[in-house]
Amino acid sequence: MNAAPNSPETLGPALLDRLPSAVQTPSYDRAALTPGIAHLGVGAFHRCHQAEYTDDLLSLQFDRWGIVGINIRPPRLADTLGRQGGLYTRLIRENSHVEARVIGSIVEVVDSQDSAAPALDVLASPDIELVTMTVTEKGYCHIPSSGALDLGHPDIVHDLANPQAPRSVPGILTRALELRRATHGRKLTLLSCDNIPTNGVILENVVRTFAERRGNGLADWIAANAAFPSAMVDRIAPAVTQDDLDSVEQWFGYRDAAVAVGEPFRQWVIEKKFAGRMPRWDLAGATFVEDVTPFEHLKMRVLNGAQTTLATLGVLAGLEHTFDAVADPLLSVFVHRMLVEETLPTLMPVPGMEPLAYVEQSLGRLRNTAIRHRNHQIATDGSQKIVQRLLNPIRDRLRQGQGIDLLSVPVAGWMAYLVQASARFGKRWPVSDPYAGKVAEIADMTGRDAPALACAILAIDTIFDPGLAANATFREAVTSALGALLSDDPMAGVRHSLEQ
Ligand code: CS2
Repeated sequence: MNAAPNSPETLGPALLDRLPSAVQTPSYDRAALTPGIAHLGVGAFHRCHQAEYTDDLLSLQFDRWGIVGINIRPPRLADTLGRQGGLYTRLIRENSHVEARVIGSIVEVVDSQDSAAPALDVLASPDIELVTMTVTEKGYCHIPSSGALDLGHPDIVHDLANPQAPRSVPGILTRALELRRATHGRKLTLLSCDNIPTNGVILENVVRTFAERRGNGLADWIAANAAFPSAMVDRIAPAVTQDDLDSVEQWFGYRDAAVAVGEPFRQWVIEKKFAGRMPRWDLAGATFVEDVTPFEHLKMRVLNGAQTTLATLGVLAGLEHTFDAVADPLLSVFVHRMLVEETLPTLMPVPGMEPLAYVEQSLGRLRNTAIRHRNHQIATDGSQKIVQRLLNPIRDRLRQGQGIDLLSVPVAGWMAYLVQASARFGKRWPVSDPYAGKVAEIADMTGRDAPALACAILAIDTIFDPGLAANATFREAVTSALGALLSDDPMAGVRHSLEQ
């Protein structure tokens, strides 16, 4: 199809030399770049984080670390990144400031939504030394409260019956490792970049459990030939909108269907546990450490805890984005007090970081009005997020005999969000959470009766471990907050919690 006269060109290798000077371009010889990394789940976060770190590294120390981007779920990549030769514009935005750069580290994209075969070809290739992934919390098919592989998950049931044609992440990775063992036997590092605590341990668990069921010594081979480091990843990079694509066209005069938008801040802390060579991402600002746990707790409990709190309470207060919620006088006081009074005392010392300064910095990041992160987007899959963001600090405090009145409010916020989901938001925003159906069923039975609702939701033991669910202080705090959040004045409960 011919482009209409004067219609802007689409980004691609042929356009690189003719981009406006305001757009930075790769400084290394991209044509010489060959793949060494496979990444599963090429979304906005990957494009703003691991792919950017890799691009930085390639310009500092060129090596064979090109990325093959694979999607096993929608969206398809062929029509966006694929058409652009893997190139895309990464915008860093902070209020009125914009910085644009074309990232060149993705050398190839593979769509594997209809069958695992294309993904397996890449993952089993001897050229691939490292697999990174951002497949969302639920992609691991684990039970959030225990971390174990969910053997009742429909995709896991399917994959155990059809191990050669898997559709889950654990099934695909196990099959890839099996193929590597049967062909060249090369070692592999599998690096989770998802926002779940001890993500390497979870990944190793689900793959090992799957491999043990395959038998034939596969689990032992994997233990000896694969490594699963944990990592803490951070950069706020909301879902990209048509507005973002239009802005690139308006500002820089070319079309790009794979734009990614992020905030200036970024961090990556990676456990030093590799099966073989690793990209020197430390040269690009990442940190390799013996133990990521303190970093992970700090980030998930403070930054992510604040995001989830502002998202669920923000939606209930009728606010659209994180920056709207954090500008709300009541919610901003609430989230600050919750973090300082209840969350901070649960943190371990973090090398080189000062927790109180981190709280202020995190809230500052959330005030960035150019990052249009919708509260509904953050509230998505809340059941997979509240354990690490809210329930773990609550459990730590209860163990020390400390109060949890503030942290219990966003837990009730998640419940109220799902209870009201289909009735209040369903038309404008399809509410998405693996437990949305279960909570809706409970609400059908109990109606709006907060004690009955809280009791039935707390009994979901794959989210709330039974010890925590049985704790009377926790039950009372959640029940009372839920009652208020479901009332005609949902913010009265938030106000009330601050008066105690
Ligand atoms: C957000 C995260 O949607 C969400 O759950 O809380 O994606 C968050 O923006 C990132 O973890 C920031 O690093």
